[in-house]
Amino acid sequence: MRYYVCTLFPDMIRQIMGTSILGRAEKNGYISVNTVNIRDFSQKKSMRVDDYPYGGGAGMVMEPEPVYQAVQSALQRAAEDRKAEDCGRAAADRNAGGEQRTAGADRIKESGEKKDASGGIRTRVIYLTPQARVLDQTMVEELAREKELVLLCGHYEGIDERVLQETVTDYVSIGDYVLTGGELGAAVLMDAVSRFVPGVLHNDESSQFESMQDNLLEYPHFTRPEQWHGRKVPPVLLTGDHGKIEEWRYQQAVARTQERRPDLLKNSFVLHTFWYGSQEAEEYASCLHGRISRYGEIQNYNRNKLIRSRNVLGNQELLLLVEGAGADGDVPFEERFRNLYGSGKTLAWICSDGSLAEKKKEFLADRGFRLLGCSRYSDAENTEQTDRLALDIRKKALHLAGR
Ligand code: 6GU
Repeated sequence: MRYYVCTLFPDMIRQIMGTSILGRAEKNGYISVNTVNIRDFSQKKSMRVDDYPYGGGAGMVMEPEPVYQAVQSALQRAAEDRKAEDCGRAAADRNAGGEQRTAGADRIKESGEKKDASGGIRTRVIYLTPQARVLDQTMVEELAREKELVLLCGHYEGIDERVLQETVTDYVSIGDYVLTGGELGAAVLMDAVSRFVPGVLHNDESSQFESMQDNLLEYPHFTRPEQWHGRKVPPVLLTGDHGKIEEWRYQQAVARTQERRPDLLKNSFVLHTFWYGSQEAEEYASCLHGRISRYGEIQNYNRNKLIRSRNVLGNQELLLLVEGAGADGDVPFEERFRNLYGSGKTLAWICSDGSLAEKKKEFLADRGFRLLGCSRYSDAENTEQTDRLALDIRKKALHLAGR
C-alpha cells in the first residue's frame, strides 16, 4: 500500500508513521508513506496558502490552487510509482518464465480496481473532514483493497469547496468531534488500513479475527500470573477445552457489547456454515467462515444425523451453504434440507460449485430464508478472492437486514 499525504505538516505524518509497527512496515517495504507539502505550491511570496472567506465570518480558508497542485503532484507520483512497480513485476514475470505469473492487465482486472475514462486506474483521493461519514471497520477493509491512497488534510476553517468538488472521491471523518486539522485523521486511517496489508502484522499480531468484524466487542484477555492482586483468571480458560472456551468467549463478547455498545448488537449475526459434498467444500467453508465471523459453527451436512434433525435458524442468524461438486447426486437438495427452516428474516448465501439452480433459491425462500446471493466457490488458496467474497457477504447481510 502506498500513501500520498497532502498536508501543511508533513513532519507530523512522518513522525507518527515512522514509529512502531507502521515504521517497521515501511522499512520492510509493505507500505510506503509519501508526503506532499501543500505550502510548496503557494503562489505568494509569504508562502501562505489561506485567505479570507467570501461572505465574511471567522477563520481562514485554504485556497484552491495550491491544494489542487498538491493533489496533482501526489497523483503524478502515485502513477510513477505504480508504473515502476509494474515494470518490476514484469521483469520478475519474465524471469519466472512469464507463464506462472499474471500479466499486468489481468492483475488489475482481478484486483477489482476501478478505471477512469482514459483507462488509467482511478486513484482514490480522500479528504479528512468532520463533515463526512465516520470511518468504520468495513470502510477500512474496503480501502485496504486499493494499491494506493491519496489523503488530503485540511487546516483552518476548511478548503475552498471547488477544489474538493474537482479532486476528492471520498470524504472521511474519524468521529463526531472537531480536530485542528486532518493529519490525525489521516494517521488513524492509515494505521487501521495498514493492519490489513499482508506482511504488516506478524502472526502474533494477526488481524484475522478481530473485534468489530462481527460487530461485537472483543472478549476479555488474560495472561500470567494465574492470580494477580487476588483476582483469578476465569477457570474455563484453564480447562484446555476449546469448544467450551469459544462458547465462553462468545458469551463474554455479547455481554460486553450489550453493556458498552448496545448499538452494535443489532448489526451482529450468528453465522452457521453448512457444507456438503466433497472435501474441497469443507476446506472452502471453513476458510470463508473464518473470514466472515470468528464465532458460529461449521457443520457437515453430509451427515444423516443433521439431515434428520430439525434445524431452525432465527432472524439474527446468517446461513452460509457451501455445496461441493456432485453433492446432489448422493442426496437431492430438497431431501438434504427437508428439516431446515428460517424465520422469515434469516439470511442465507449459497456458494455453489455447479449451476446455481433457481429451484434451490425458491426452496430456501419458501423455507423462510432471505437469499443474499449466490457465488461460485473458488479455491481456498485464493485468499484475495475469498477476502473479497467475505467482505461482500458481510456488507450485503447488513444492507439487506436494513441496518
Ligand atoms: Cl478527519 N478532521 C478534522 N479536522 N476533524 C475531525 C476529523 C477529521 N474527524 C473528526 N473530526
